Amino acid sequence: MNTKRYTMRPATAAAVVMACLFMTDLASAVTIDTVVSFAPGAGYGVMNNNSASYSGPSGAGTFDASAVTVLDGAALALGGTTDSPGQIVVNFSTGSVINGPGADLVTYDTFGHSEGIIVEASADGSTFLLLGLNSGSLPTLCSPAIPCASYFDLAAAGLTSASFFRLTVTDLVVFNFPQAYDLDTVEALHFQPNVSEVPLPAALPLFATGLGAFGLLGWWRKRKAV
Ligand SMILES: [Ca+2]
Ligand SMILES: [Ca+2]
Repeated sequence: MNTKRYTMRPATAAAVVMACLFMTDLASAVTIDTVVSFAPGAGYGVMNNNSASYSGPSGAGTFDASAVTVLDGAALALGGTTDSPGQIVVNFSTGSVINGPGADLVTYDTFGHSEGIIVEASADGSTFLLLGLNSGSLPTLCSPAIPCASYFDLAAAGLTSASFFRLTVTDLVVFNFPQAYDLDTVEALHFQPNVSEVPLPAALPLFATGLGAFGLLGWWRKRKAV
């Protein structure tokens, strides 16, 4: 009886797993979906595509979460460079930003000047650790066509994952722009969906196809050896 069995070489197995993880990572690039809290500073406001007005689902000029959950030109000016700084806490409810190579998180300003923002991260929504700050740039202009992106790395706080982020207005105080940082959205560059949220059609066939191919290869080799 031929008992020879096909075994996957460790390097090949690792390559298959890495390819599947890479595909999952690419397919799951996401933006924040929840606003946990918003403490506006003076001069805050919401706007559409660089106009002064905003016509979201809650009506003109009224803040709603949809202004900051899509990179679409609808933005929330956090306000408060002239008094207590505006602050917003946001969440990825379907998973966590994970620490990958380089930056893991991007904040987008799509209105007026590039203002300053401080970004902190938290895994549990209560203990926040500093990721860093974008100090803003008066000569740099932001628009929906050319958003001002600020990049943050979880490694700066020694975190491996986080799903809550706290953004606080900073800088350009001397230039007296009370509307301050104009947040369009926050995007994850490295994202791990919650186990219950992993879309089976996206992940499972990939593994199944890989394993099936190896199974067929094993069968063919075994048949050839008989
Ligand atoms: Ca701005
Ligand atoms: Ca937006």
